Amino acid sequence: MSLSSKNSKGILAFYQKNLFAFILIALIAGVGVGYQLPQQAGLFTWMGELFIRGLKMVIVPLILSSIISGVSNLGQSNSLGRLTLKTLGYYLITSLLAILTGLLLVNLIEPGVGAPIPSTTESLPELSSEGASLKDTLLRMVPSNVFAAFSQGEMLSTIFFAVLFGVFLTKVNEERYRTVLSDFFNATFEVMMGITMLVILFTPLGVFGLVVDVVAEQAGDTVRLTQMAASLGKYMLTVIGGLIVHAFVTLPLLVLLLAGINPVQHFRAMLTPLITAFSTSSSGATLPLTMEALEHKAGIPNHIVSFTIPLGATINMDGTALYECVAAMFIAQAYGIELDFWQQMVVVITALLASIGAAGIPMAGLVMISVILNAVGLPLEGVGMILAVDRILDMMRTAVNVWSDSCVAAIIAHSERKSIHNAA
Ligand code: DAS
Repeated sequence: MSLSSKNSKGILAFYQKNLFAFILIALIAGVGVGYQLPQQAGLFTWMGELFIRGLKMVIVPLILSSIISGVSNLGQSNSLGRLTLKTLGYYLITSLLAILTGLLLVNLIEPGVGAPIPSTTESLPELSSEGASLKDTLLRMVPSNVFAAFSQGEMLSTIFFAVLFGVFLTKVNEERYRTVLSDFFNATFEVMMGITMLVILFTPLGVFGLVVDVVAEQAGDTVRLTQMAASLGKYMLTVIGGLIVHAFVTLPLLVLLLAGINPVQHFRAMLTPLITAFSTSSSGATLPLTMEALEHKAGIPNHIVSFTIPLGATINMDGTALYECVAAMFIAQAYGIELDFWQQMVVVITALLASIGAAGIPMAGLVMISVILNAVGLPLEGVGMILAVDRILDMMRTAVNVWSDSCVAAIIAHSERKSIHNAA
């Protein structure tokens, strides 16, 4: 190998090993440029858009190949049923813990009491309450046209079809057909992970462009920001406080107690996808990085990652669930509407459904808030109160969504190892 190619390999290895540091530098630089040169933001924001497109380019083929190869590698054993039950069960538990944390804090802090309610109904985002009921979620699972589902990036139906395909691949009678198909999807998954690794190399540039865009958008009007901080400071502190408790107390405790894993080490393995989730506000776009980090840094087996993570990025959103609960209670308090215990339980259930129904894209949680407001008869205009600070909260809750998916994957991997060990 020539000296120059040895050097370039060394530089690439050094860059990959310290990728998180480069991303952090890019994030800080992005804040600086966005704040100091908001007018020039357009020169850089295309980098963020290009990076997001690169991540979205790999999602569907990566999910299809990883789930089909993961499920088919499980073979005819009954582990798929067990894996499904464990995955859904832990997702439910962590989301409910997040919501209850938010509910406790919003009742203790009461951020909405005395908050100024909007005089005019500011231009509200497109609020839709469909898509959050269990019926809607089940209907979304079964695609009427799989190719349309793939092309539109419909995650739930893509996952559902991939699991079905993997299950029935294991039932193909002819051994050689089964092997050819299984080898094809295993190889395709390897190719897709290779392309994902290439996209990941551009994360610092993408994060820089995305952060410049967000900061320039907010920094333009410091007066408005200061006014908002005054009236919404307690609201933001309640959401952020709840996210911190859930991310740095509840989930690490679950990982430690249920998987015997050092949460600090697990967190370090997840740094790159977490900072990407924060910068992109999209757990869907971060999905390839989450899968790569869990498999190659956290040591979670591929068949666990490829089944739990695509599902988690779609239906397990602890940060969003907590935010939905706090936001609805904040609006009730601001309008002086007392919610009794049972009405607050309705908020809990509808926040859970809204988080399951929310897509892994920016501002998805805000769009779903109408589900909860409708359920307990709160004014939709209240959304106008939280709109202005939603972007920064979206970045934080998206990172918590991804962190929760990774913790559940670690817990399930540990539990599966025990099940297989006991069965042996
Ligand atoms: N941005 C969503 C996500 O990607 C979360 C949200 O909007 O609440 O997870």
